[in-house]
Amino acid sequence: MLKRLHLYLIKPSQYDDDGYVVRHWRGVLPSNTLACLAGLTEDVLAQERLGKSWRVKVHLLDETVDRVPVKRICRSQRWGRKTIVCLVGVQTNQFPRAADLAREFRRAGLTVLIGGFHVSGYLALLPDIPQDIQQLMDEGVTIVKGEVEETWGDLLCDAVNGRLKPLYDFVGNKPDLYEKPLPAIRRKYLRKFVAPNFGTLDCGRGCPFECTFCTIINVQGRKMRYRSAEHIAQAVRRNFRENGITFYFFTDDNFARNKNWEAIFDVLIRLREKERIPLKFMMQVDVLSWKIKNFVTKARRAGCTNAFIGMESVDPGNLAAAGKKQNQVKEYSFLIRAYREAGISTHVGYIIGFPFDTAESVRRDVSYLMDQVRPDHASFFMLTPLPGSEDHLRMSRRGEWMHADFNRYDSHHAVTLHPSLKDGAWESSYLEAWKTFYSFDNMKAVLLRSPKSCYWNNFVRFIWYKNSIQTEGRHPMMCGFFRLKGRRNRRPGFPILSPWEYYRQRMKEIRTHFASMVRLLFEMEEVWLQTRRPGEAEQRLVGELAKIRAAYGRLRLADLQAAYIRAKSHFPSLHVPSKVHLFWAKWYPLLAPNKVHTRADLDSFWASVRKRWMERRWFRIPVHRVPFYLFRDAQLSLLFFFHMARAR
Ligand code: B12
Ligand code: SF4
Repeated sequence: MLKRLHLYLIKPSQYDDDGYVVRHWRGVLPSNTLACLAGLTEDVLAQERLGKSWRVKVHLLDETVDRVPVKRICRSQRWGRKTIVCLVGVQTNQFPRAADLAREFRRAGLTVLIGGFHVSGYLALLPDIPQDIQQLMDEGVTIVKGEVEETWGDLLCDAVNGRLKPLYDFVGNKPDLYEKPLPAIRRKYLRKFVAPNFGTLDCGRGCPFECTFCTIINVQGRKMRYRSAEHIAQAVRRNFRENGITFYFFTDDNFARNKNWEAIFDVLIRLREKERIPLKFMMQVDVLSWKIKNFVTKARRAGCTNAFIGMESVDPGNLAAAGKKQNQVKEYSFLIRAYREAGISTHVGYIIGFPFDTAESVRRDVSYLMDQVRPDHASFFMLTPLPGSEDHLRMSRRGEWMHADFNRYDSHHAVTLHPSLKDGAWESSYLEAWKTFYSFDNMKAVLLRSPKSCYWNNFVRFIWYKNSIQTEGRHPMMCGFFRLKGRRNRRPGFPILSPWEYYRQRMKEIRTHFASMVRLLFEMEEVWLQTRRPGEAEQRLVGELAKIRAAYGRLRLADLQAAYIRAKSHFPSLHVPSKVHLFWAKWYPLLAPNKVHTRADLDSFWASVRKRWMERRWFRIPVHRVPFYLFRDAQLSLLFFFHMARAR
């Protein structure tokens, strides 16, 4: 008789500071690890590695966007049915949540495995098995250390036959990726993300460098391994036809050191130029990548729109302390320029909390980054000794204090003591860096210098980043849109609130949330108004008018009209702008969309209404003008959304 196997691949989330599981209505970045294991599982099942007696149902759950139905999963194993739960891609900040889930599943008698960077890194460098991992193993959870491209079939066989060992160690035995199954992207999963045409793919793994804060080199190694270019092309073709995927995040930590980069770019160019697949992608590279012959130009032709660059600091002392010898600060601006000239947006990773950082130096360095290096985007991180990194190993050996709660190891919390940034100065410098970089003035400067092809790409990313930091209070890479919370989905040790208290708090949060989103949209609308591209003729005319005004001290509308009338004798079709024209253009954006350059008058009207309302001078509110301003505001917002939607 056929036995039923439920295989749950679950990517756990993290607890927030109030102990609620972090989940969003829509995510931004899908999990590549989940897709990798889905791809490997499909392959194992296609090869019938589990034999013919099992009917397997694979469930993919990403807790950052899905509610994990723990009770239902616990009940799913009964006579004739087996349930295996794999907690996948568990990072350090997700380990406490993963451990809680694992315990709950184990109590129901399910088979549970945990893998990912936390357990792999933790066990890779430390000589002994840490107590928390040992405890899980004692409770019957299987820990998998390292990559499983060559061993997933055997592991699943052991799991279905009840032969699992407490620990599997594959770190010393890194799989060759060349023709291994690729991540399987599922449309149903991607629908939970803002851009359902966005997929992930790792074209290679490993990195030759030796940064002391990095875990990758100690888990995936310093020797580069890569996938076959033709395999990648097949996957891209299939994903385009079956799932409509046209944008990829190539998750390689350092695509520039993937020895197969040129062959991969060549097939992508072929797909774009010959097979007309409208493919685009973003990739992660090092600061030396721009020097590799043809790398940047081929990347652009292959469809690269964003390069994430591990810059980490603009202070040479900090870089030396982090073992980041390859980063030469004086070359940063050339690097950014090379990508910008190719039409690729640059996004730098920047760490705060290196040994030489002080509140003052961070402020100075961030200004240097914005004004001299001038990347389009920056992601700030607080230096974190992740288990599996050289930093963590050194600190453990020296017995230095590190926060005991791994939930905080998300590079958004301070988990060690800093020599200079004390008493909250570290957190405030970190938050200030975000605020400064994503200030109105810097966003405006970035958009004004962005090539036309990068404008909307940069703009939409600003919305994502500002929304995460300002509205959601989370790191953008761990954030989605609109936070969801389950009342009972709370970390052990935190109280479960009464429904009344819980919903009262939630309503307050949701109100604040929406108010912040509306503020953000108005700010971005103004950024757009001030940065959208005027036509060349308009730019020239504005320049000339400015010069004339400077030379003669004034410029009247009557002068302009007279000049127009004279010009009309040469060009009879020229329209002479009247005061009425200008009035319409300024007040009715939909009638003259290019003539509105700021929402300053709208904002000052609403500010005066608000002020009078707060001061209870209600009779001073110009009620008759309110509908008119509301109408104008709605018109402008409509226009803004229309342009954004058209650009996407
Ligand atoms: C792409 C990526 C992201 C993406 C997407 C996340 C994703 N998981 O796809 C984004 C940008 C969102 C991201 C964000 C973050 N990331 Co990240 N990310 C990566 C990156 C570069 C690639 C991930 C990947 O696809 N790897 C390929 C897969 C196949 O490898 P894998 O996850 O190890 O899985 C293999 C094995 O571990 C094993 N395995 C995994 N799970 C399981 C489970 C079972 C049961 C079994 C048997 C086997 C198994 O099988 C897999 C196939 O071989 C990695 C570095 C890296 N090279 O992996 C960092 C990395 C995972 N990220 C890291 C960090 C710190 C973060 C952030 C906290 C940073 C931040 N502050 O924002 C956030 C956390 C976001 C979140 N909620 O997960 C760290 C994690 C280190 C740690 N110990 O915690 C890494 C290792 C990079 C680093 N700095 O050292 N990340
Ligand atoms: S360059 Fe990036 S991936 Fe490579 S070792 Fe340094 S931090 Fe790790």
